[in-house]
Formats: sequence, C-alpha cells, structure tokens
Amino acid sequence: MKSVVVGTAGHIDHGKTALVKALTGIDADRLEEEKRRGITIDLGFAHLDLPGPGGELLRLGFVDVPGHERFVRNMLAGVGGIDVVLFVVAADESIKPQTREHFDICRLLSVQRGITVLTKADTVDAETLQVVRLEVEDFLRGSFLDPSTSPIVAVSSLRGAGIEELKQALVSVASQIEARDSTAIARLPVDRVFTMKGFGTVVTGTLISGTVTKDAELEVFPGGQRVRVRGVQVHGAAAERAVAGQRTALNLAGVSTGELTRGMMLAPPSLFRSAFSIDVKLSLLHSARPLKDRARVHFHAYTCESIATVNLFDGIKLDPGETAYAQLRLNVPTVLLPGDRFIIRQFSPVVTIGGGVVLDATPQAGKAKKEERLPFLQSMESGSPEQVLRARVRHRGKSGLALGAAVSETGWTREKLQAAVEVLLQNKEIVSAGDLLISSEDFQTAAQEMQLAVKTFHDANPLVAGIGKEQLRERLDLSPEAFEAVVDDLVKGAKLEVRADQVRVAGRGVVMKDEEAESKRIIETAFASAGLRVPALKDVLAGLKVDRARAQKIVTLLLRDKILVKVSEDLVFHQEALSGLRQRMAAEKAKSPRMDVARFKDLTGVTRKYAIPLLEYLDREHVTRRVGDERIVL
Ligand SMILES: Nc1nc2c(ncn2[C@@H]2O[C@H](COP(=O)(O)OP(=O)(O)O)[C@@H](O)[C@H]2O)c(=O)[nH]1
Ligand SMILES: [Mg+2]
Repeated sequence: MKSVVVGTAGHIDHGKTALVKALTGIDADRLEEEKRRGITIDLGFAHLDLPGPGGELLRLGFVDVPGHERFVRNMLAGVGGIDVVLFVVAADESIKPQTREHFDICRLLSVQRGITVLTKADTVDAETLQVVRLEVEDFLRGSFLDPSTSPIVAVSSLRGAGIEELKQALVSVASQIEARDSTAIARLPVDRVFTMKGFGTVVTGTLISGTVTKDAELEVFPGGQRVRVRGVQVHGAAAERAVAGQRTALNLAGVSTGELTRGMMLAPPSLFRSAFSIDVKLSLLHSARPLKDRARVHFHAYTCESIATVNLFDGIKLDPGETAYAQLRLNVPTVLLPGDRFIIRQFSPVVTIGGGVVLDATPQAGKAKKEERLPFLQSMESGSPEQVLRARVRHRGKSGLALGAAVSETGWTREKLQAAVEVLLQNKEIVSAGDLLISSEDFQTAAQEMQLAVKTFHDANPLVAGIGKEQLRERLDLSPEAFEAVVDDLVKGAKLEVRADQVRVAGRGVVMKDEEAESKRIIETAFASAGLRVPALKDVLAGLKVDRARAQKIVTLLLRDKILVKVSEDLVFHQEALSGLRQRMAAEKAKSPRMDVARFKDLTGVTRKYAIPLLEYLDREHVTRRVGDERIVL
C-alpha cells in the first residue's frame, strides 16, 4: 500500500474545495465560518483509497488549501508536505493572481508531480474551454507541469463530468511518485492542535518521513517537551502506525494543547536541535523586486513560519530571477534538514518573492568565512552521501564529527550514515576515533602538532620527564576522544610514550647535565644513608653545585618518581627508609599492636620532633590508627 499526499492549489473560488468533494465525498471546509461564508480559510482534509495499476491500494490524503490572498500563509502550512498538486484553474476565469502565486510556491517547493484541472467546465462553451486550455498550456510550458508530461483534465465538479478521468490520472501520477522514506527518521510538522473528548491532546500533520508507532516517545521542537503517542489515526481510522506520506493524527500524553501550536515539529527524542540560523540556496522570482543583503522577509517551511533576515554570502543584493547562497537568521528556531524546501515572502506588502533549499541547518558559529563556506555548501547541494559526509567531517576540523551530530545534521538513519562511513574509512579519507570521525588530513595535522608540542615541551623543560596529558590536550585544543586517538596512533607508531599520564618523545628520559646528575646522586645518597634521622632538605641543597631553582626541580623529580617521600612540610625521607620502617612496624605488631610515642622512639631511635610526623604519616598510610594517645598497629 502506497500513501501519497495530494494538495490543491489555485485562485479563490476556482472550485478547489468542490473538486475535493467531488473526488472524495468529503467537504474539507470544516470550520463554521468557512461553511457560512462559502470560502476556505484554513487547511481542510479528505482522503480516498483507489486501486493502483497493479491492483494494490493507493491511499490518497488530500490537503485542501485556501485560495484567498489573505490566507496564503495557511496555504503554505499545507503545501509543504504534499507529493502531488491538483493545480486548479477555473475555465470561466482562467489564470488569476493566486493561480500564479500558488504555482510559484509549488515550483519553489519542488513539488514532484501534478495534474492541472480546468474546473467549472460546465460554465463555458467548448470554444472558450479550448482557449483557456491553450492559455494554461502556455503558462505551464517548461515547468514541472509541462503539458507534454503532466495531464490537463477538464471537469465539472457539480455534474461529475471528467471526475473519473481525473481519478485515473491521479492513479497514474501517484503510482509514479517516489514514496517517501518510511525508514528515515520520523518528522511530523504539526498543522493542527485540538482536544478531543475522551482522548485529550491531538495533533495532526503530514508525516514527511519515517514511521510513528503507538507508544513511541517523541520530542516536540522547539519546546523540547517529551510526549508519548497514546494513539495513532491515519485517514480518520485508528492504526498501529503512521508511515511517511500519510495524513496523521496523534493522540499525545505528557503535553497540553496550550503547549503546542501549528509550526512545531515532532521527531524522536534527543536527535535534533532547533536552530536559529540556516544556510540555504535562495532563488528570487522574476516578479520580485531586488532583495537587499540583510533584508527582512517572512519565512515558511512546512507548517512553521518566522521572520528571517537574509544574509547574502556574496554581493549586496539578489536580482529578480537570480539564485545565491545565503544564511537566514530566524526569529523562531526550527528543526530543518538539508534538502528541506522553504518559501520567502516580502516583509510588506506580503507577497511571495522566492524560496529555495536548505543546505545546512546547523551552521557552526564562527565558521561564516566565505572562502570556507562556499565550497562546503556546494558539496551539500550536489554531493553524494559520501561527499556530503566527507565535507561535514572536514568542516569540523581536528575536533572531528560525532556520529550523533552527523545524524542530527543530515537526518540520515544510522544505516545510511554507516554505509557512507565505511566507504570513507576504506578510502582512508577519514579516521574513526571512538564516536568521532576525523578527516585523515586533520588527523595527520593534529599528530604533527602533537609531536611538535611534546618536543617543544622537552626543550623548555629538560628536567621534567614529559608533558601532562591534559596540559597537552588543552595546548592542542583537541576534544578528549580526538586527543586519545592521536596519542594512541603516535604511541603505536613508536613516536611517543605515555607514562603515568605524561606524554614524552619515545625513548626519551630526563636529560641531565653532568652537574645535575651529580647533584641528584648527592641528594639521593644523603637521604638514603640517613635512614630515619634525615638532614634538613635546605642544608642538603645548599651544598650542591647547581643553583636553587634547578636543585628544586631535581627534588621535584625525585618526589615524583617516589624515590623521596614528603612526610611533612619540612621532612623528606628516602623511600627505602620508610619501607624499612613499615616492615619493623609489622614485626612489632606480633609482639603487641599497641604503640605509644615512647615505644616508637625506642624502636626507631628518633627524637620527638621526627616521631610525631612519622606516626601521623603512618596513620595516613593506614599502617597505624590513632586511639587516644596511643596507636594500634594495623
Ligand atoms: N458550475 C460549477 N460550479 C462550481 C464548480 N466547482 C465549484 N463550483 C462553485 O464555485 C464556487 C467556489 O467553489 P469552491 O470549491 O469553494 O472554490 P475554492 O475557493 O477554490 O475552494 C462554489 O459556489 C461552487 O459551488 C463546477 O465544476 N461547476
Ligand atoms: Mg476552498
């Protein structure tokens, strides 16, 4: 079963609503006011199942739009998700202003296919009908509704003439339509919100991609609320799921109608971020006035609308009929994806002046430099999935692109993303680091920078074994995953070594000059031979040939390598003396676990000045535990 959404378009009073009724039996003018005034104000909906050419069922969902110029914004909210347009021209009036405007909108939104319907055929004679047909054919030539490829059907909705022919044309066009991807990530632009007795909050919309099942959890954008799908309806009947291309109603738990409005988007949770800036390719209609850089316009995409500022990448204005890359800054954040279409309307008076395609809906701040941006946008516009992914990875530089970010930037499923990743990995164009993808080029650059940084550090700090990992990472401005991947790579390549969270050039120890090495030996020996009756550190250092600063560095080195151990602010011991002490304590425990200061002094031969800090050290090391004035040897 294939689901296709059919939208009407055309000037007011040209018979759109009557046509939908003739096809489906449903009056899409559902509002009281619409029925009273006999005009369509907001979107109306209807549906029809028809047998397809191979006997399979075609489900046609209809979106009937208002033709009045005052309600074009409502028309725009409905036309965003349609696959096929019924382009309506009344035989007694021919082409009128909203005929043109709606046609421009369908063209700018890249509606795939359509059927031109000459309505009210019963109100004119055959000759007039022929004249109008020729006029309309002229108007359509060269467009997506070119008469050589798209049918033109004359009907009388009131009398039924031509309706069967139109249904056949619909079946034929609908079966040629490429079905929307039901395996892609679900997105439902909300077009109606209401409360239903006994159900609660209900939203409707045209499901533009993916599948929504009963009990699914969804996120509301841009609000961020989490909702649960309590029930699904498709074409007015309860269903287990709705798939792309279906008119869909969802009964939602976890949200009130007050929190929802037309223009919001429902999608699976935590995948997307709504953005205020989007990079686009923008076309201006021939009928428009030149559009100045920084001009304000009305922006429409699917059901959402916002004021937007147009920032042209190139030049100070866009001329009628021209196309250019631009960044749009929106007042209302939206979730859009590359490939989504939009319309812009003049700020005042409000008329449709252009539209285009979204190329990047997550432009990064500070990346607006034209030289970098333009080639990137060109890849976004016409690249294969691999080219798009490569450009996106390259764009992130040495920080890399996380897989999750790749999904939210492209809207691709994990499978589609993974396929492109495999190709790029095989071609060695990218490197994968945990959850990150980094271009091979940037990875190499980062590796070179890292080697240089470590070497520079060694040169500046000959007495330190290596640079701390975190310090190195910050110096290189790498994300933790990218940093680890680069370090691993250099360690594997025997370029770097990592010891105790320090990174150093492979094979490089601390480089000491002769007198430094001698000083180190002197310090070590002084403490090793002193046992527990250690000399004052400053006295040892005073006797060295090296200056104070360097002597201090040597001590730091000995402390770091745990050859010397600091027991209190001014007492330093050799580690051998301390491990000897631990052994003696263990032996004493066998005699009696109780140890007071006097017994400790007898045992070690040290004065009270040393005994107290040593005992406190043993407490800290959990060799002893203080109980009152005594210690228990543990
Ligand atoms: N004679 C005749 N009248 C029609 C036909 N289709 C629509 N109408 C009338 O034209 C008027 C406007 O039709 P409607 O469907 O509301 O136009 P919309 O504004 O395009 O939706 C109504 O009075 C309809 O009854 C038709 O095929 N023949
Ligand atoms: Mg109508």
